[in-house]
Amino acid sequence: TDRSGTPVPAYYVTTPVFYVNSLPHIGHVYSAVVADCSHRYKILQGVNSRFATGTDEHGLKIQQAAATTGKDPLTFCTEVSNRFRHVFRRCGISYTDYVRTTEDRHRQAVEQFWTVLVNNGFIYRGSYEGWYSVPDESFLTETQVVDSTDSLGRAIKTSTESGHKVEWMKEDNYLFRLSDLRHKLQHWLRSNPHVIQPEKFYYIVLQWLESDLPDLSVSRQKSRLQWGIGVPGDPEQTVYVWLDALVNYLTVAGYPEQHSRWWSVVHHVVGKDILKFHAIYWPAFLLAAELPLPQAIHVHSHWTVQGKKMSKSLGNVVDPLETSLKFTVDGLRYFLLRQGVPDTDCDYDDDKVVKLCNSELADALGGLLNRCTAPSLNPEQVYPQFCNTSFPKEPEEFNGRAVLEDYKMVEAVLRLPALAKENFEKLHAYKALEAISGCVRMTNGFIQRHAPWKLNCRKTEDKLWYDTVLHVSMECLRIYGILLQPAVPSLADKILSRLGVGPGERSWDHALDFLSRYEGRDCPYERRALGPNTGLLFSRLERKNVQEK
Ligand code: ME8
Repeated sequence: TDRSGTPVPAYYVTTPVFYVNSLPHIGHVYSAVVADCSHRYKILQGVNSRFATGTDEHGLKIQQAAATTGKDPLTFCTEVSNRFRHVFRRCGISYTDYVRTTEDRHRQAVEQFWTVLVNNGFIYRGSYEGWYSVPDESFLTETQVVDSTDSLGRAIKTSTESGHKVEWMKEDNYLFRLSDLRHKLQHWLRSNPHVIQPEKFYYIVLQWLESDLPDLSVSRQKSRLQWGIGVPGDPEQTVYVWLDALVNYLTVAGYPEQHSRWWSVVHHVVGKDILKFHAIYWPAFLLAAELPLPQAIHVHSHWTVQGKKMSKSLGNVVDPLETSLKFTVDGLRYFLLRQGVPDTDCDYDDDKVVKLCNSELADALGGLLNRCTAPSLNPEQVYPQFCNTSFPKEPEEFNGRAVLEDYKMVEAVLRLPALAKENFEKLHAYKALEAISGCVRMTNGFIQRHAPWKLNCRKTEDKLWYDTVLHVSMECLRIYGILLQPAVPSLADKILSRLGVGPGERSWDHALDFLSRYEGRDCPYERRALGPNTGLLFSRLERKNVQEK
């Protein structure tokens, strides 16, 4: 609760826990930036937000990857997990929790979760015979595999979905009564039509649930898989890596002790490749454990390079550290959030980053900031005064100097916070940023139209109008600065600091008092000295330099 005793709303957002058999690339960073943007947005809204990310360190493919390096698995996992942590910190990912599935607290959560599934009658001993894909760590049915050939021309079977090689597996292990939960899952989805976003993926899941849902093997023989969490009470079996991994979300929430506060407000951000695990297996496990189901599953598509999904074997992986050095962290974040859409795959290309950042950050936003605060145009270095007579609230009043286009701009900026809110709520940063960018363009047009540098400020009337043009432009910038904080925090900080907007004046609500003098209220910023001039907001990127790297 806050000081007045009103309960503070809570929010909990997660990314997948990433496998440590490959190094972080911009696809991973994208999921993390999407979640980070949502977390920062919630904080601006005054919500008590929690944000978890981390690494998935068990399973056969990690066991094999560690073996090829000659390192013991934990050392191997620690090294790669630290790389993820480093990359995320560097990219401004402000997670509150970083979880590793090799942690003790997580093992305890998995053991408890398993025990509850057993006690509730959802786990039985059986034998599994079928296809298994190690790279996907997943069991596949006959309809999910196709004939193919490997690089040496030998006949093999591959997964229709991922294209990865599968192998025949026959083992005694534990099975989970997934088939019993089909109707409950359908019921959950039908009663929560917005729980899987975007809608396209909701329908895919419903479709999957139409066909039958075989029971799921949830353990592997210890003789095959040692690197994992042991099945409680059975030294011969290791918990299936996906069951292990999914429980991480509960571990962070505090399971099995105090978890209900966070668990009731969980939102998952996942790539479309792991939709089935999150939209079918995970809810099924939670139903079986009698725990609440996620509030929402936000699915996004993939980043490709020249049309192909990034992968280690194709050698087309984009390194986030290198990219953030070339384009700055804000440049990279802006590009990912502005161009990444959830419905369709997006192609990554250095040239596109350069073009977007130069036009929207360096020229439009940076130009606008410069026009309002450069000493040549703003010699007193203040937030100037607004004059109602030159920019009256209604166009017909007092014969002001503002024109119809100016009123349209004010209208758009007044509507902007609500529009950005609606889209940040849905984790559609691209739409929020598009709207902000549109308004930035209008404000530049406003300054251009009235060309304050041509006014003769020795004439009182001109001076009043001059100040008003600057004031309105700075008010616009202040709103853009506040609304950009979730996406590009350091860039937004630069804008707000330059405008002299203090740390206590940057919450979402402060974007709702746009142009208070226009509304006849006092403006707290008026005549306030500007913050320090720290140079360009965003330096233009050179395409030449980019190609040379
Ligand atoms: O699947 N574009 O881990 P993982 C966009 N450990 N996002 C991408 C991407 C791309 N090209 N490539 C990866 C696992 N991602 C499991 C998850 S969760 C309980 C266990 C992102 O390292 C995207 O979020 O293969 C995708 O779902 C995830 O990384 C897969 O990461």
